[in-house]
Amino acid sequence: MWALLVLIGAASVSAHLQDLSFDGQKVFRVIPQNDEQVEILNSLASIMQVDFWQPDSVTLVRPKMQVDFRLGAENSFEVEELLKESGVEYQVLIDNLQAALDTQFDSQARAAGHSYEKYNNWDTIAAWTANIAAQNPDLVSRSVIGETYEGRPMYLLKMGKSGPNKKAIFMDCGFHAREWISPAFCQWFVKEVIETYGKDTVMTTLLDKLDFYVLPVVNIDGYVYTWTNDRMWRKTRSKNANSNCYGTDPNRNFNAGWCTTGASKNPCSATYCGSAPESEKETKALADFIREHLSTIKAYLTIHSYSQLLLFPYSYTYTLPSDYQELNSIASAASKELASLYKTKYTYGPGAETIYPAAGGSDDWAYDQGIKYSFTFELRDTGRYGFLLPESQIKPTCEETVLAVKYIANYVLEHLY
Ligand code: 0X9
Ligand code: ZN
Ligand code: ZN
Repeated sequence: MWALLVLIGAASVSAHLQDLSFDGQKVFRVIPQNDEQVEILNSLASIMQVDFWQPDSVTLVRPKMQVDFRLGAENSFEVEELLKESGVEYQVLIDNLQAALDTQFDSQARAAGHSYEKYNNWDTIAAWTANIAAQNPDLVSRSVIGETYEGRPMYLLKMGKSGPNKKAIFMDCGFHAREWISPAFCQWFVKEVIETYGKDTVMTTLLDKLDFYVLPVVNIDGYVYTWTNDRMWRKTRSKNANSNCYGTDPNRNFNAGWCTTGASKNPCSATYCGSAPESEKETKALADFIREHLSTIKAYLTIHSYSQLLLFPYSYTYTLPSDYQELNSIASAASKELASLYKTKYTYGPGAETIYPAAGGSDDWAYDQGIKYSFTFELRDTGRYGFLLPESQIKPTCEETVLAVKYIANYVLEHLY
């Protein structure tokens, strides 16, 4: 199988040149059984460069938790030996990251420009937002809610039939740069709306009665950086004072228990919470927009990957939200809808207990602003490809996720007043 993947990948390597090569890098999965084994991971992280994929930082690792991490080629062999010797059970999820990097572009769709079944770079997505609005003037409009650190306009699409006093659902994608399936989903969702409005009765009612705000990429600078320099980049690209490290984790940068748990004050960390809440231009623009539209926005959906989870507040505390029962039953029903297409299994629950406590997230912040229906999706897969989900999975992933989003939207519509 791998030989085959490598062959397919080889053909497309040159088209996706990056500064970094991931040749020989590996992604490991371990489930530490006790504190001692957690300690082994801690010490590894302290002596070498370890990129934690899930959870996002070694500080979040607890016994019995599934931990996926990426290692450089120079350390992989040694670490594997160490894991063996110390009796830590492990699995090699990806044994040559460069090969997996190349197989992510396995789509059969060979369009030169924009394609819903391919990963599109930022310029292509930006041009697409203009075109989609121009071609569907009675259903879609485009605005700019701010600009990124590097000066890129943050485009927002508003979809819906015009009408008085409409409530809205806000959805964003691309918080974390390397989670490429996320922006792909936002684009797919917009296409789905346009193609099925006037044909599908549920979608037609939704658009007649509600507006959808779709922000296709939040962390645009980071997304661009994953195309040009480092496919595994997560954070924004802002310059940090008194540090040579760049970027803040946008999903640790909101004013919701900011930096109290599951986040780092170290600018070099992948989960750096920033110098203050909303220190990033991108999170500030998003938060400002939501604050300005609080009277209309009834649901907040934010799309990440990977792990196949449907999360709701809280993540900054183990305390359950007052709407726990309702949110849990919505998550349960939405997961069931999602699974109805390809049997993809989702786990759902409050963030803190379902994955890990992590403060400063947009879902908790939106909920505390009074937006009751606040959910984080973690799309496919569960780790076989992780962030490098092959393009051939864009269509099925998006199709099944549309079902869950439609379910939630319809629920919100039926419980408006
Ligand atoms: O850690 C995150 O920000 C999200 N997981 S990811 O692997 N995509 O980075 C989960 C977010 C859950 N919600 C909060 N922590 N508020
Ligand atoms: Zn993660
Ligand atoms: Zn994410």
